[in-house]
Amino acid sequence: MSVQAYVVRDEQRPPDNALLQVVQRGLRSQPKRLPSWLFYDEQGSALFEQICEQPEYYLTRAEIALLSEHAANIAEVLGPDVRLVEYGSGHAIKTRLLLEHLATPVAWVPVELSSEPLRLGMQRMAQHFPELPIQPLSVDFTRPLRLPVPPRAPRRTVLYFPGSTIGNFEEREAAQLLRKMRGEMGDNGGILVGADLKKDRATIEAAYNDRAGVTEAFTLNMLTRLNRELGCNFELGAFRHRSRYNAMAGRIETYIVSKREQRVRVGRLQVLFREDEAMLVEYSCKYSLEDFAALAATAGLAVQHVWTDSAGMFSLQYLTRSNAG
Ligand code: AVI
Repeated sequence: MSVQAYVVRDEQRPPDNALLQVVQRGLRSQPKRLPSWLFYDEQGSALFEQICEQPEYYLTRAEIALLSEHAANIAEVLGPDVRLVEYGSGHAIKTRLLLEHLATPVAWVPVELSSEPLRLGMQRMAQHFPELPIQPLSVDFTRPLRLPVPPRAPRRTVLYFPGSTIGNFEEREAAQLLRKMRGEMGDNGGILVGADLKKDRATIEAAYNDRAGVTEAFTLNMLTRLNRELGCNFELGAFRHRSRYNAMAGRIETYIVSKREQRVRVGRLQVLFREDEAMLVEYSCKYSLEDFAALAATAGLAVQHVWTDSAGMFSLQYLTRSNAG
Protein backbone atom coordinates (compact mmCIF):
# COMPACT_ATOMS: atom_id res chain seq x y z
CA MET A 1 0.00 0.00 0.00
CA SER A 2 1.19 3.48 -0.64
CA VAL A 3 -0.58 5.78 1.76
CA GLN A 4 0.45 9.39 1.69
CA ALA A 5 1.37 10.76 5.10
CA TYR A 6 -1.55 12.75 6.37
CA VAL A 7 -2.90 14.35 9.47
CA VAL A 8 -6.47 13.64 10.38
CA ARG A 9 -7.98 17.04 10.73
CA ASP A 10 -11.18 17.44 12.66
CA GLU A 11 -11.09 21.19 12.24
CA GLN A 12 -14.00 21.15 9.80
CA ARG A 13 -16.29 19.83 12.49
CA PRO A 14 -17.91 22.87 14.07
CA PRO A 15 -16.54 23.54 17.57
CA ASP A 16 -19.12 22.88 20.28
CA ASN A 17 -20.33 26.47 20.50
CA ALA A 18 -20.81 26.51 16.71
CA LEU A 19 -22.65 23.18 16.99
CA LEU A 20 -24.83 24.70 19.70
CA GLN A 21 -25.60 27.65 17.44
CA VAL A 22 -26.57 25.36 14.53
CA VAL A 23 -28.89 23.38 16.80
CA GLN A 24 -30.41 26.42 18.51
CA ARG A 25 -31.05 28.09 15.16
CA GLY A 26 -32.77 24.93 13.87
CA LEU A 27 -34.90 24.63 16.97
CA ARG A 28 -35.93 28.30 16.86
CA SER A 29 -37.05 28.06 13.25
CA GLN A 30 -40.66 27.32 12.38
CA PRO A 31 -41.14 24.48 11.60
CA LYS A 32 -38.21 23.14 13.63
CA ARG A 33 -35.48 21.43 11.64
CA LEU A 34 -32.02 19.98 12.20
CA PRO A 35 -29.41 19.07 9.56
CA SER A 36 -29.09 15.38 8.67
CA TRP A 37 -25.28 15.37 9.05
CA LEU A 38 -25.98 15.32 12.80
CA PHE A 39 -26.92 11.64 12.40
CA TYR A 40 -23.37 10.53 11.79
CA ASP A 41 -21.54 10.27 15.09
CA GLU A 42 -19.86 6.91 15.73
CA GLN A 43 -23.07 5.22 16.83
CA GLY A 44 -25.08 6.79 13.99
CA SER A 45 -22.55 5.60 11.39
CA ALA A 46 -22.72 2.08 12.84
CA LEU A 47 -26.54 2.19 12.76
CA PHE A 48 -26.47 3.36 9.15
CA GLU A 49 -24.36 0.31 8.25
CA GLN A 50 -27.05 -1.82 9.91
CA ILE A 51 -29.79 -0.03 7.94
CA CYS A 52 -28.00 -1.06 4.74
CA GLU A 53 -28.46 -4.69 5.78
CA GLN A 54 -32.19 -4.46 6.53
CA PRO A 55 -34.38 -6.42 4.10
CA GLU A 56 -36.53 -3.33 3.40
CA TYR A 57 -33.60 -1.01 2.61
CA TYR A 58 -33.28 -1.93 -1.07
CA LEU A 59 -30.88 0.88 -2.00
CA THR A 60 -27.56 -0.73 -1.04
CA ARG A 61 -28.44 -4.15 -2.44
CA ALA A 62 -29.67 -2.60 -5.70
CA GLU A 63 -26.51 -0.53 -6.04
CA ILE A 64 -24.29 -3.54 -5.40
CA ALA A 65 -26.31 -5.61 -7.90
CA LEU A 66 -25.92 -2.79 -10.42
CA LEU A 67 -22.17 -2.67 -9.93
CA SER A 68 -21.83 -6.46 -10.07
CA GLU A 69 -23.56 -6.40 -13.42
CA HIS A 70 -22.13 -3.25 -14.97
CA ALA A 71 -18.76 -2.48 -13.33
CA ALA A 72 -16.80 -3.73 -16.36
CA ASN A 73 -18.79 -1.47 -18.68
CA ILE A 74 -18.53 1.48 -16.28
CA ALA A 75 -14.76 1.00 -16.16
CA GLU A 76 -14.65 0.94 -19.95
CA VAL A 77 -16.52 4.23 -20.14
CA LEU A 78 -14.22 5.86 -17.56
CA GLY A 79 -11.13 4.56 -19.37
CA PRO A 80 -7.59 3.87 -18.08
CA ASP A 81 -5.45 5.94 -15.68
CA VAL A 82 -8.33 7.34 -13.68
CA ARG A 83 -7.84 9.14 -10.39
CA LEU A 84 -10.88 8.09 -8.37
CA VAL A 85 -11.93 10.65 -5.77
CA GLU A 86 -14.60 9.20 -3.53
CA TYR A 87 -17.03 11.45 -1.69
CA GLY A 88 -17.79 9.81 1.67
CA SER A 89 -16.05 6.89 3.31
CA GLY A 90 -17.63 4.47 0.91
CA HIS A 91 -19.07 1.03 1.25
CA ALA A 92 -16.05 -1.22 0.79
CA ILE A 93 -17.85 -3.61 -1.56
CA LYS A 94 -19.02 -0.91 -3.96
CA THR A 95 -15.65 0.77 -4.29
CA ARG A 96 -13.95 -2.57 -4.60
CA LEU A 97 -16.26 -3.69 -7.40
CA LEU A 98 -15.42 -0.56 -9.31
CA LEU A 99 -11.68 -0.54 -8.66
CA GLU A 100 -11.39 -4.20 -9.62
CA HIS A 101 -12.34 -3.26 -13.15
CA LEU A 102 -10.54 0.05 -13.57
CA ALA A 103 -7.49 -0.21 -15.80
CA THR A 104 -4.32 1.13 -14.15
CA PRO A 105 -5.98 3.55 -11.69
CA VAL A 106 -3.65 6.38 -10.69
CA ALA A 107 -4.90 6.80 -7.11
CA TRP A 108 -7.90 6.43 -4.86
CA VAL A 109 -8.68 9.57 -2.86
CA PRO A 110 -11.28 8.84 -0.16
CA VAL A 111 -12.76 12.07 1.20
CA GLU A 112 -14.29 11.65 4.63
CA LEU A 113 -14.51 14.01 7.57
CA SER A 114 -14.68 11.37 10.31
CA SER A 115 -11.31 9.81 10.94
CA GLU A 116 -12.46 6.34 12.01
CA PRO A 117 -14.53 5.42 8.93
CA LEU A 118 -11.73 6.87 6.81
CA ARG A 119 -9.12 4.71 8.52
CA LEU A 120 -11.27 1.58 8.23
CA GLY A 121 -12.07 2.24 4.59
CA MET A 122 -8.39 2.67 3.78
CA GLN A 123 -7.45 -0.46 5.65
CA ARG A 124 -10.04 -2.54 3.79
CA MET A 125 -9.05 -1.15 0.43
CA ALA A 126 -5.32 -1.57 1.01
CA GLN A 127 -5.86 -5.26 1.69
CA HIS A 128 -7.46 -5.74 -1.69
CA PHE A 129 -5.32 -3.39 -3.73
CA PRO A 130 -1.84 -3.40 -2.19
CA GLU A 131 -0.37 -1.58 -5.21
CA LEU A 132 -2.96 1.18 -5.31
CA PRO A 133 -1.79 4.61 -4.13
CA ILE A 134 -4.23 5.89 -1.50
CA GLN A 135 -4.37 9.62 -0.79
CA PRO A 136 -6.93 10.22 1.97
CA LEU A 137 -8.46 13.60 2.60
CA SER A 138 -10.02 14.12 6.01
CA VAL A 139 -12.24 17.06 5.15
CA ASP A 140 -15.88 17.93 4.62
CA PHE A 141 -16.66 17.17 0.98
CA THR A 142 -19.29 19.90 0.76
CA ARG A 143 -16.46 22.45 0.97
CA PRO A 144 -14.04 23.21 -1.88
CA LEU A 145 -11.41 20.44 -2.01
CA ARG A 146 -7.71 20.83 -2.51
CA LEU A 147 -6.87 17.49 -4.09
CA PRO A 148 -3.45 16.02 -3.27
CA VAL A 149 -0.83 15.96 -6.03
CA PRO A 150 -1.30 12.59 -7.77
CA PRO A 151 1.63 10.15 -7.94
CA ARG A 152 1.48 10.35 -11.78
CA ALA A 153 -0.63 12.28 -14.25
CA PRO A 154 -4.17 10.90 -14.49
CA ARG A 155 -6.00 10.76 -17.79
CA ARG A 156 -9.07 11.92 -15.96
CA THR A 157 -10.31 12.64 -12.47
CA VAL A 158 -13.58 10.94 -11.63
CA LEU A 159 -15.51 12.04 -8.56
CA TYR A 160 -17.36 9.00 -7.27
CA PHE A 161 -20.37 9.85 -5.10
CA PRO A 162 -22.14 6.56 -4.36
CA GLY A 163 -25.13 5.67 -2.22
CA SER A 164 -27.70 8.31 -3.20
CA THR A 165 -26.26 10.70 -0.61
CA ILE A 166 -26.92 13.43 -3.20
CA GLY A 167 -30.60 12.78 -2.37
CA ASN A 168 -30.05 14.04 1.18
CA PHE A 169 -29.46 17.54 -0.18
CA GLU A 170 -32.29 19.85 -1.16
CA GLU A 171 -32.42 20.59 -4.86
CA ARG A 172 -30.64 23.94 -4.68
CA GLU A 173 -27.88 22.54 -2.43
CA ALA A 174 -27.51 19.46 -4.63
CA ALA A 175 -27.05 21.67 -7.69
CA GLN A 176 -24.46 23.75 -5.79
CA LEU A 177 -22.59 20.64 -4.75
CA LEU A 178 -22.57 19.27 -8.30
CA ARG A 179 -21.31 22.61 -9.58
CA LYS A 180 -18.50 22.53 -7.03
CA MET A 181 -17.64 18.99 -8.16
CA ARG A 182 -17.70 20.17 -11.78
CA GLY A 183 -14.89 22.57 -10.91
CA GLU A 184 -12.86 19.92 -9.08
CA MET A 185 -12.95 17.26 -11.79
CA GLY A 186 -11.37 19.47 -14.47
CA ASP A 187 -12.22 19.68 -18.19
CA ASN A 188 -11.74 16.04 -18.99
CA GLY A 189 -13.18 14.69 -15.75
CA GLY A 190 -16.50 13.24 -14.76
CA ILE A 191 -18.83 12.52 -11.87
CA LEU A 192 -20.14 9.03 -11.16
CA VAL A 193 -23.08 9.54 -8.86
CA GLY A 194 -25.65 7.19 -7.34
CA ALA A 195 -29.29 8.29 -7.47
CA ASP A 196 -32.24 6.40 -6.09
CA LEU A 197 -35.14 6.16 -8.53
CA LYS A 198 -38.82 6.94 -8.06
CA LYS A 199 -40.97 3.88 -7.48
CA ASP A 200 -44.13 2.89 -5.63
CA ARG A 201 -44.77 4.51 -2.28
CA ALA A 202 -44.96 1.25 -0.32
CA THR A 203 -41.47 0.12 -1.32
CA ILE A 204 -39.93 3.51 -0.55
CA GLU A 205 -41.70 3.97 2.78
CA ALA A 206 -40.82 0.45 3.92
CA ALA A 207 -37.13 1.21 3.32
CA TYR A 208 -37.30 4.07 5.85
CA ASN A 209 -39.53 2.26 8.35
CA ASP A 210 -37.86 -1.12 8.73
CA ARG A 211 -39.59 -3.61 10.96
CA ALA A 212 -36.59 -4.17 13.20
CA GLY A 213 -36.66 -0.46 14.10
CA VAL A 214 -33.06 0.22 13.08
CA THR A 215 -34.01 3.37 11.17
CA GLU A 216 -35.97 4.64 14.14
CA ALA A 217 -32.94 4.05 16.39
CA PHE A 218 -30.74 5.82 13.81
CA THR A 219 -33.07 8.84 13.75
CA LEU A 220 -33.44 9.12 17.53
CA ASN A 221 -29.71 8.69 18.03
CA MET A 222 -29.45 12.30 16.90
CA LEU A 223 -31.05 13.29 20.23
CA THR A 224 -28.65 11.06 22.19
CA ARG A 225 -25.81 12.83 20.43
CA LEU A 226 -27.19 16.26 21.35
CA ASN A 227 -27.60 15.17 24.97
CA ARG A 228 -24.00 13.97 25.09
CA GLU A 229 -22.31 16.74 23.14
CA LEU A 230 -24.39 19.73 24.17
CA GLY A 231 -25.76 18.67 27.55
CA CYS A 232 -29.37 18.74 26.29
CA ASN A 233 -32.02 16.75 28.15
CA PHE A 234 -34.02 15.16 25.35
CA GLU A 235 -35.97 12.25 26.81
CA LEU A 236 -35.69 9.57 24.17
CA GLY A 237 -38.92 7.80 25.03
CA ALA A 238 -40.85 11.04 24.54
CA PHE A 239 -40.05 11.27 20.81
CA ARG A 240 -40.67 9.01 17.83
CA HIS A 241 -39.48 8.73 14.26
CA ARG A 242 -41.72 9.40 11.25
CA SER A 243 -40.72 8.88 7.60
CA ARG A 244 -43.28 9.50 4.87
CA TYR A 245 -43.00 9.74 1.12
CA ASN A 246 -44.05 13.09 -0.30
CA ALA A 247 -44.88 12.02 -3.86
CA MET A 248 -45.35 15.59 -5.11
CA ALA A 249 -41.87 16.58 -4.01
CA GLY A 250 -40.43 13.11 -4.80
CA ARG A 251 -38.77 12.61 -1.44
CA ILE A 252 -38.90 10.80 1.86
CA GLU A 253 -39.27 13.33 4.64
CA THR A 254 -38.07 12.18 8.04
CA TYR A 255 -39.20 13.84 11.23
CA ILE A 256 -38.62 13.45 14.94
CA VAL A 257 -42.07 13.84 16.50
CA SER A 258 -42.75 14.88 20.07
CA LYS A 259 -45.15 12.44 21.75
CA ARG A 260 -46.33 15.06 24.22
CA GLU A 261 -45.92 18.70 25.14
CA GLN A 262 -42.51 19.11 26.73
CA ARG A 263 -39.63 21.50 27.23
CA VAL A 264 -36.03 20.62 26.41
CA ARG A 265 -32.85 22.39 27.51
CA VAL A 266 -30.53 23.31 24.65
CA GLY A 267 -27.72 25.43 26.08
CA ARG A 268 -29.46 28.35 27.75
CA LEU A 269 -32.52 27.91 25.60
CA GLN A 270 -35.65 26.12 26.81
CA VAL A 271 -37.32 24.73 23.70
CA LEU A 272 -41.03 24.02 23.78
CA PHE A 273 -42.29 21.01 21.81
CA ARG A 274 -46.04 20.70 21.42
CA GLU A 275 -47.75 17.32 21.36
CA ASP A 276 -47.27 15.80 17.85
CA GLU A 277 -44.96 18.62 16.78
CA ALA A 278 -42.67 17.32 14.03
CA MET A 279 -39.07 18.42 13.57
CA LEU A 280 -37.63 17.82 10.09
CA VAL A 281 -34.31 15.96 10.15
CA GLU A 282 -33.82 14.52 6.66
CA TYR A 283 -34.91 14.53 3.04
CA SER A 284 -34.11 11.51 0.86
CA CYS A 285 -34.92 12.57 -2.69
CA LYS A 286 -35.99 10.06 -5.34
CA TYR A 287 -35.52 10.87 -9.01
CA SER A 288 -36.85 10.00 -12.41
CA LEU A 289 -34.14 9.93 -15.09
CA GLU A 290 -35.55 13.23 -16.39
CA ASP A 291 -35.44 14.81 -12.91
CA PHE A 292 -31.80 13.90 -12.51
CA ALA A 293 -30.80 15.11 -15.98
CA ALA A 294 -32.52 18.43 -15.21
CA LEU A 295 -30.67 18.72 -11.88
CA ALA A 296 -27.36 17.97 -13.61
CA ALA A 297 -28.11 20.57 -16.31
CA THR A 298 -28.57 23.31 -13.71
CA ALA A 299 -25.01 22.54 -12.57
CA GLY A 300 -23.59 22.72 -16.12
CA LEU A 301 -23.41 18.94 -16.45
CA ALA A 302 -24.78 16.46 -18.96
CA VAL A 303 -25.66 12.82 -18.33
CA GLN A 304 -23.39 10.68 -20.53
CA HIS A 305 -24.42 7.25 -19.28
CA VAL A 306 -26.99 5.77 -16.93
CA TRP A 307 -26.77 2.28 -15.47
CA THR A 308 -29.55 0.72 -13.42
CA ASP A 309 -29.98 -2.61 -11.65
CA SER A 310 -32.17 -5.11 -13.49
CA ALA A 311 -35.22 -4.25 -11.34
CA GLY A 312 -34.82 -0.53 -12.15
CA MET A 313 -34.63 0.48 -8.49
CA PHE A 314 -31.37 2.44 -8.42
CA SER A 315 -29.19 4.30 -10.90
CA LEU A 316 -25.55 5.22 -11.33
CA GLN A 317 -25.12 8.22 -13.56
CA TYR A 318 -21.99 9.43 -15.32
CA LEU A 319 -21.93 13.20 -15.76
CA THR A 320 -19.49 15.32 -17.71
CA ARG A 321 -19.36 19.05 -18.43
CA SER A 322 -22.05 20.17 -20.81
CA ASN A 323 -21.13 22.63 -23.54
CA ALA A 324 -23.72 24.99 -22.23
CA GLY A 325 -22.24 24.86 -18.68
C1 AVI B 1 -27.09 8.20 3.40
N1 AVI B 1 -28.39 8.29 2.77
C2 AVI B 1 -28.33 8.03 1.33
C3 AVI B 1 -29.44 7.48 3.42
C4 AVI B 1 -30.79 7.66 2.67
O1 AVI B 1 -31.32 6.66 2.23
O2 AVI B 1 -31.24 8.80 2.55
C5 AVI B 1 -29.61 7.86 4.88
C6 AVI B 1 -30.75 7.15 5.54
N2 AVI B 1 -31.65 7.71 6.30
C7 AVI B 1 -32.50 6.81 6.73
N3 AVI B 1 -32.18 5.65 6.19
C8 AVI B 1 -31.07 5.83 5.46
